[in-house]
Amino acid sequence: MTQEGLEQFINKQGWSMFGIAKFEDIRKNLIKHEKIFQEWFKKGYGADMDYLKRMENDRYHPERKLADIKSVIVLGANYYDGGSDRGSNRRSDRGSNCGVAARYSRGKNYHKILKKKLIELSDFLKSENPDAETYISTDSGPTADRVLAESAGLGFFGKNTCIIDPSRGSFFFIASVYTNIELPETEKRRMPNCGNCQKCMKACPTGALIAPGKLDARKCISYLTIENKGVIPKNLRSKIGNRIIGCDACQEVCPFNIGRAHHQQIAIDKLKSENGVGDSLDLKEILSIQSDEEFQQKFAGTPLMRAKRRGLLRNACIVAGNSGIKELNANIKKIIESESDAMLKEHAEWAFRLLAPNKNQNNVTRND
Ligand code: B12
Ligand code: SF4
Ligand code: SF4
Repeated sequence: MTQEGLEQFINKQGWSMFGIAKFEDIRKNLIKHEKIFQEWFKKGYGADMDYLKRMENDRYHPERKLADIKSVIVLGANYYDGGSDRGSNRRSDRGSNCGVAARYSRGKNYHKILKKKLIELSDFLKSENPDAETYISTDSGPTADRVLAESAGLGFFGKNTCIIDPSRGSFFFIASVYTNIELPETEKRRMPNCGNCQKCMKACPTGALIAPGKLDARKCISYLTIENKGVIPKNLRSKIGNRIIGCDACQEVCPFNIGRAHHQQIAIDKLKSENGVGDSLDLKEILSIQSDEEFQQKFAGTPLMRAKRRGLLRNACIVAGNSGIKELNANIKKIIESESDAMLKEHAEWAFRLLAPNKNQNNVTRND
């Protein structure tokens, strides 16, 4: 197989970038990061994402998944679709009756889309070399995606913990293919670093970036609104602002994104927001979803499925409470009256108190 042939195939699939590295080099980086991960998780920064711990061995020792790995292809798929940066917790942005969806969630379910492409790429490798064996993974699979991307030269670790391509920014998904065949390494660019910049750390609404390159998931809006299945701590609710799923604050302020991400295009159609849920969700519509079936009908095949009805309605209650739009209280009231789920009910009651007409007389604050 020629490098040109492989490159053509990858480009035709719509990936925005790729790199190929020798597994020996990647292994060294994985071992370094395994220690950082262990320390991070031990300190509780991984919240209740126990699956990360369960996958630890496979993530940092991929030879458990495929013996005799020689090369790793790491791919990036841009998901920045232009549009405005709408997530906010400023008072002036209150009043909108929509919740903002983080950019990664605006198109169709990237897991499925990227996995299909990885299978095709894997089949291509096998058709070119009958001895080829592969192991593919993205996001939810047992791979340390950012470490692989750094090792293969896709970008550098920013203080916001994202992998940043110096000329394209950080709004891209990462996926990879391990293979037992030796592929020609791609050239590595000289990578910059963040230097003295700390914009992401200052912009994080909840202070989740506790040190450069260190994120405490227990405070991160992305964790709280997607992965967390339970109560969102009251002291963080107002900081969520209008973000109904995920958060982009630490990427939107990044100088490597400003003016650069805007020039990027989504080559994989299904990742475009016009083919998914788009950049914002109508709060009344979300608050009125009465059953899991209805939720499924609306959002099957989108990244919102991860939060489930329960999680999305919980988030919608918080955004509604933060919005100050009193007319949403009719929808909130219905949840309080009809919902049997205690967690959801509590969030609705919180929003109801905030939106109540006599709120000021009762001195209700967002931390109550
Ligand atoms: C768990 C997880 C989360 C958790 C925890 C995030 C985190 N930072 O760990 C939560 C739910 C919060 C989350 C949020 C998001 N996620 Co996420 N997530 C993952 C997952 C499954 C594992 C990440 C992980 O290993 N964390 C463990 C910790 C220890 O690693 P780390 O935070 O990256 O820390 C490293 C660096 O900080 C570096 N480091 C250490 N010391 C220092 C010091 C300095 C100075 C620097 C600069 C760096 C540095 O080493 C650390 C260890 O490797 C990966 C997919 C995968 N299979 O790998 C996706 C992944 C990281 N997520 C992704 C995305 C898109 C997001 C969101 C943007 C979604 C959103 N808009 O809401 C946010 C971004 C928030 C953020 N700033 O990270 C992409 C990132 C793509 C990219 N270009 O970087 C990934 C790779 C999924 C994918 N395959 O595309 N995510
Ligand atoms: S995703 Fe949002 S809450 Fe999480 S670290 Fe970045 S800015 Fe902070
Ligand atoms: S905002 Fe600044 S510090 Fe944060 S990741 Fe971007 S360049 Fe690095």
